Amino acid sequence: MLTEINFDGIIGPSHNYAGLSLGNLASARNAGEVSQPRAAALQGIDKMRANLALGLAQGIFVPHARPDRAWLRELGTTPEDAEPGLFANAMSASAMWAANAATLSPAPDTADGRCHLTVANLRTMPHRSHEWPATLAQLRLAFASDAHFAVHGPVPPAFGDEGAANHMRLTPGHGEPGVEIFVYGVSGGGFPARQHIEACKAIARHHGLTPERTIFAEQSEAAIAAGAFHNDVVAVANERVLFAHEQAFADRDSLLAQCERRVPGFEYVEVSAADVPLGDAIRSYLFNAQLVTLPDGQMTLVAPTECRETPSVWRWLEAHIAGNGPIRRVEIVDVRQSMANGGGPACLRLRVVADPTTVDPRFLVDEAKLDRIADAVRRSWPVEIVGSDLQRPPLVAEIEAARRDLLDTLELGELA
Ligand code: SUG
Repeated sequence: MLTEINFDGIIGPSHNYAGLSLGNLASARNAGEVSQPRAAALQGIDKMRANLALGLAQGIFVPHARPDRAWLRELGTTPEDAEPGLFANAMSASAMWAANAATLSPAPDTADGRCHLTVANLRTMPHRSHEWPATLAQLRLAFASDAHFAVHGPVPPAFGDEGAANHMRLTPGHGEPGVEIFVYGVSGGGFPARQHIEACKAIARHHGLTPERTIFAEQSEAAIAAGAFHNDVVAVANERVLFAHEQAFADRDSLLAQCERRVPGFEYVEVSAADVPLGDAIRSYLFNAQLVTLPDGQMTLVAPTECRETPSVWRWLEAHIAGNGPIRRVEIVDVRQSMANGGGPACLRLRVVADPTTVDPRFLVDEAKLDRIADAVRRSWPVEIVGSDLQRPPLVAEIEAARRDLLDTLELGELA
């Protein structure tokens, strides 16, 4: 049976705060802070446990090899000789944000009845531009069944693509045909628009989507300028519900009219700027929550602790739950280490609609496997990383050994 499976990126042992992402205010604000990779990874694991406890299916992706020696080699250098700035770009644990791994169209939406995935080229940020080969290798392993999946290489780098973070799907039920919404940026008021419409259209063509059930919507310049470098910072969809900030889209009315026409039972939940200013929405990551349907049918928002600490946001959530809105419940998760780099609960996961029996079981988790992963993290992940130590050979060796330990634990040696 087709179900929604959340695949979380395990937070890698090189997790650090190098301030690499222009337009991502949290990353800039925390540049130079001391990171805690071990605590970060355990927070991510606890979030997965919370999803399991809610009765949801859960998958994983593993951290990429860091430093990325192959990428440094292409640049004519080595971990020892690279300039510190370049080295930081080779060392980022940014593959943890699995919402940027790929764009996915479930089988009921595609011409050939298979689930299609296109790995994101992430070409806008140097530290993310070299993620795709290692992501593609994992996608090809996890979704190896040709009968059920088609995995595509990246869109050519002329056009930026940041994956599912800029893609939403509206449907009466996950296993039924849906309407896919691709959100692109044109201008970001000084910050780069990372998702280009040309990439969105290429993906829609590769996935064999029907034009009548495909929407291209522009993200508002105001949202990008305020720090919403991805659409999933200001909007999230689940089944028939679109939950968004008033200022998320350049032309909200046209988007809503299209959704109303094409999605049976469409419901729009808007948060006004008067209730929650854009700045509060972005700081708290209200919309970077996992909006999920529990087995009992209740729609639940899995939101970061920062939402509870932001008065306007918490007030809005309490009022919505007390009223008759479609979101019936809020679950709070602590992913502060990732949040400090601009990655909330929704950034950490890629939603896949598939039959779990068609996925390589090494990429699916239950409590027992999460225990084994947590043991590897406690055994091998650095406790903290001070920015000035990033290039120290013993730290590099520790990080490389930690990843090997995890791959052994998960019997994923072919990714070494
Ligand atoms: O691409 N942060 C990521 C955060 C990605 C969040 N993902 C979604 N919204 N889906 C980014 O900006 C910070 C890395 C650093 O500064 O070291 C970083 O890459």
